[in-house]
Amino acid sequence: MNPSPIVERLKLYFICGTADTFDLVQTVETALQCGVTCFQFREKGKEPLYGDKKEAMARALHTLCRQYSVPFIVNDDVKLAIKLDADGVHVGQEDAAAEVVRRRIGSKKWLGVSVHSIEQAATASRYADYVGIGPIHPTVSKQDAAEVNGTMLIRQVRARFQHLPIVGIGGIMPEHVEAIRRDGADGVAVISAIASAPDVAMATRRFACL
Ligand code: TZP
Ligand code: MG
Repeated sequence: MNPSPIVERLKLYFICGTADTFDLVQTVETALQCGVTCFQFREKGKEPLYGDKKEAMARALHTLCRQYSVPFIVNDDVKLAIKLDADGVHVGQEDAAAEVVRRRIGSKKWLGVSVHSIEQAATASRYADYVGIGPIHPTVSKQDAAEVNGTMLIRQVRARFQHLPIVGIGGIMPEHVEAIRRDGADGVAVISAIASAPDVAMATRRFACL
């Protein structure tokens, strides 16, 4: 069976915002050049861009992603995703409900939902194109992250929803990838292992060749 395009795209899912790197545009361009398969603009932290500045940054990153034929996903901000005609939106459990977001974005854009239990995965599976599960390992990139849980939930969700695309997240380094895939994830989502790497190109390539 051919893997669906989304499963292929989840393989190396890079997430980044201005809080995660000194030069967001440069970091994203390098990561795109070196093999990330999906990109999510996640603008958080103490002094996030908002309004026109956030939109301008999103447009610049969307343009870059198009150049590399990599899907551009917007975190949380459904309005911005629609305005820019992004490829998709990712929401957490504290954001708008998946059912509501799906109605707003229609069937063509991808919807990703973070889940922390099998019940949340069951609900998400009705509306989402993929679910994000984590943190698998301790993370420095999300202040309010849920409890670290290894791959337990990934294994449970994979056993119950065989065709639901899953991306693992949280403190993921290249040496973790094999086990995360073996336990049922279609790919890994990474912030700091790429964005904070001394050499973004080398860090991305290490993930991309796995
Ligand atoms: N959700 C769960 S952990 C996390 C998010 C957004 C942060 C992942 O970042 P890192 O630096 O790869 O641990
Ligand atoms: Mg959110």
